[in-house]
Amino acid sequence: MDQYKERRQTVLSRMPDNAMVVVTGAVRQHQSADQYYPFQQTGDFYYLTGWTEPDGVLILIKQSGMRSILFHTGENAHDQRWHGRNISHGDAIQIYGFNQAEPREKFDKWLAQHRSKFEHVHFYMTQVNPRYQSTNSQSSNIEIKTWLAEMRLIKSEQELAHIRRACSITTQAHRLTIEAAAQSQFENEREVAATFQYHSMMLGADRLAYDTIAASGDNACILHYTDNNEDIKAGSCILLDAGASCGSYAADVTRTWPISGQFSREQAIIYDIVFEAHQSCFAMLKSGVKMSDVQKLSQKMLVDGLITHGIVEKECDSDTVFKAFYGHGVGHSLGLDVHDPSPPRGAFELRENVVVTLEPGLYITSHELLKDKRFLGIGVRLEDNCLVKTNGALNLTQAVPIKRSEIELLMRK
Ligand SMILES: [Mn+2]
Repeated sequence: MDQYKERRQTVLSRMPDNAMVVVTGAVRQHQSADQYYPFQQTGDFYYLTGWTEPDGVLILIKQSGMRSILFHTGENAHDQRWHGRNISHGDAIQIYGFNQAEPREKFDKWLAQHRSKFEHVHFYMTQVNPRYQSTNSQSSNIEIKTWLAEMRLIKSEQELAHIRRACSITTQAHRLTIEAAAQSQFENEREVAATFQYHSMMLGADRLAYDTIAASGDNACILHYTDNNEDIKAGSCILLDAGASCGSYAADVTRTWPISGQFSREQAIIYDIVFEAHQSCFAMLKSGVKMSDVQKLSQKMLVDGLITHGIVEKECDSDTVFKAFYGHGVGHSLGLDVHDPSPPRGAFELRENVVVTLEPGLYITSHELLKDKRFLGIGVRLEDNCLVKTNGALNLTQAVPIKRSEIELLMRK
């Protein structure tokens, strides 16, 4: 638990004197009757505390020394009966390293008593919570959210161990899902999603890192398609974007493969354009490279590919083609959150031990620039998770085949 304590120290060291920062964690969200939505701690709160229970509030104080206080549920008999065992106040101090731990219900009174003692009071809600809206206050020289984004960008060895495990389970589950599709004739998208989840959990994932996208046919052109309930038409491709979560860290992998085991001529052409862009962008990754330059290369290769194969009009504006048939970022930081905080794309420079996804894609939807209608409805995205090093990058998810011939081979076995 030392890592969490160290991170709190880092934040405290950046705070001005006579300052208090209040950081609120995620709360359990009510659904209906006695049902709740699945609970998920926020990345920023977890990063500072290692705390996975709902409704925690962290106080960081810098005033003749530095200290941290956690307000949390504790051993509440009603809560334990209905929701499970909670961490005690004693363990919060002993194991999690807070200087003080208090019952959650004492927080409002404590805050009212203490806030006037500080020159700077900063409130950071890591999850929007109407309960704290009235207590909110900002202080110009405390930018904890930005500090955390900087800190979270570079992964420690402990963090990388979780990410590698999430990647390993995710790649195995992708492979097993492709093999199952070849053997068992999936009829509906839900079977693809369920197979991925089954294997992930059987391999030891804590949960899925995000809602699976199991899109067949032209559903692949909907970037965040999660209905996963349509029958799979013969001859279509499956775009499976799915990842496991281990130790609170995510993997985020996409492969696109033909349900028949064999790409059609048009699917193969689109696939290879995306594949070439993926390979070239991967070769670019190393510390010092700007993510905006990787983005530019991906856009150029994808747009050029469409023009070369006569899929779009030759005289076209490349930005319009990008928006019509690609339209998303080539990658994002990956960590506690699937989309981990990072500097805005223009200012996002890769550094050693940053983990990014690399995910070029083409989605051929109806558009006036589309010349060859045989390609209509084809969607391909190829996504890997890459650990940036000084002289290049390691592909943490290369265990799932990505070359078109290797996918076809895997499905023939
Ligand atoms: Mn992604």
